Amino acid sequence: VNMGTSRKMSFGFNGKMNGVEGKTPFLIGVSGGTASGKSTVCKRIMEKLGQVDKDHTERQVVCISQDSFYRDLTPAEKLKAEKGQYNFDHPDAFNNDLILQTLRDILAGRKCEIPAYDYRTNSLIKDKVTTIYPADVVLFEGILVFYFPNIRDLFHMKLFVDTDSDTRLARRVPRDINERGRDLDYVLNQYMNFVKPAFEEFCLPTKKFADVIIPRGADNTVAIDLIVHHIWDILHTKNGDSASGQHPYIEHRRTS
Ligand code: UZR
Ligand code: MG
Repeated sequence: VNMGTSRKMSFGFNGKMNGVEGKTPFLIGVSGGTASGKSTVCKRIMEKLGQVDKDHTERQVVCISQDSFYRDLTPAEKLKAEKGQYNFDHPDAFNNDLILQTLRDILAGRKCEIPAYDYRTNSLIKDKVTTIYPADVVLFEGILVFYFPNIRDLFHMKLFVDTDSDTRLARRVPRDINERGRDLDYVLNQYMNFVKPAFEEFCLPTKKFADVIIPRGADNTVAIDLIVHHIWDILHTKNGDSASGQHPYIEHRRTS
């Protein structure tokens, strides 16, 4: 989780502060299969938004991962997970109520706390939370962020990182072995039994909800530049629209 650099409550694009609740950030959802490059695309967007923006010291961009919202497993589920028989790629593996609540808090300009998750133990890290402060742009990335309509409808912009599945597998295997402490047998079994079928059943069908599909992921600098310039335009040209009391981003929002 990358946090905003400043802890102060800053003014949003519309310069409006209404009591406890602060600005409404521009909320971007980023989805795609496992190891498609979602995190890297988010990182590039954050970096480039800084470069393209003269006021980037003022601009706060925050990235949150859906992985932080994995449900804590029951002892029985934990045993299944150790044997590679638990489906972490199913929509129900996440605490979707908490995701919804968190995104609503973010949209209302309230600061919120994100749980911390440990892939090695498949569990939430006790007493560890990350505080997310109100920001101008919030990226929320994960394999199933477009699955539930009530969550999907909250995004002002939806991106889908579309990377070939063999490329994704080639990245996933070393990542699970080196960073998540697993052996090759476990990783390939999990992939064939859960990751691949769940991608096809739950993740891939959400591609149609994306506003922009990014082929090849983070390598696609042209797509990322276009997206960053569009975000920049929205943040700058919609300024001062607060008189109507209407959210300036509303017109960029699509119901699906
Ligand atoms: P990305 N995941 C784990 O491997 N272990 C956990 O405890 C929780 C999640 C994996 C999950 C999914 N599947 O494919 C992946 N498994 O994290 C999503 N197995 O993360 O989008 O970064 O690939
Ligand atoms: Mg990831």
